[in-house]
Amino acid sequence: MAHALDAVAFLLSETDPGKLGPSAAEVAFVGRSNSGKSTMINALCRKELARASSTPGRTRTINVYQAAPQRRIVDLPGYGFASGPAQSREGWGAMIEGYLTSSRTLAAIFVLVDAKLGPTKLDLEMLNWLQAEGLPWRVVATKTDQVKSSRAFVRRREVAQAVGLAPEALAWVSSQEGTGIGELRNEVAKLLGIAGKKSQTA
Ligand SMILES: Nc1nc2c(ncn2[C@@H]2O[C@H](COP(=O)(O)OP(=O)(O)OP(=O)(O)O)[C@@H](O)[C@H]2O)c(=O)[nH]1
Ligand SMILES: [Mg+2]
Repeated sequence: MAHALDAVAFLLSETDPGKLGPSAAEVAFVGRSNSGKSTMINALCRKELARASSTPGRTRTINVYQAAPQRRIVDLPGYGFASGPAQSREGWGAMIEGYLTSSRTLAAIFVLVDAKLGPTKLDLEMLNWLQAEGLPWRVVATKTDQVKSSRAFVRRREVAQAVGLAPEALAWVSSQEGTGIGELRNEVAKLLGIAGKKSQTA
């Protein structure tokens, strides 16, 4: 069945958050480099929109996808990517921070945390920062297919606890196997104000 997110298409890539143009509602994906942001956007939109790679540091710009006019899904570069010149690494941090604090229409910032590794120091710093800025964040455990199913219940509780949440407040997702993707699709469509609308292309 067609879903509002089936109509998502690439809109633009930018390094200057000031040049993104007007938006009515958007959701953004942040997290460690290699945590699976781009792959998750592809899974949610059911097509290969964002380039994913096993080499960390794949996404280097603010990549904007559009579900309907001014309804956006934003893929961001990851943090904690060790190689590359320090100057450009700092530049990415400033770009991400600049974007997150200047966007007035962010309905949610999905913070991706590797389910097997749990939150890193940088993930916790990001969450503290989002909290301090009063920005709307939501934690998504990713790559949950890498957690043995017999361990999933306990692991979800552990990861949730490590980020200060109740287990059911932590989204539990595998982009590879589709776990939790349907719920997240509906959540994103609702946040963008396009839930229930039929895809324009399907
Ligand atoms: N097992 C498993 N691997 C995944 C999953 N999602 C992503 N991956 C893999 O993780 C690697 C990184 O995925 P990306 O989507 O490029 O990660 P990213 O967060 O966009 O990375 P940057 O752009 O570098 O910040 C790729 O090799 C993906 O195939 C998942 O649900 N399960
Ligand atoms: Mg990426």
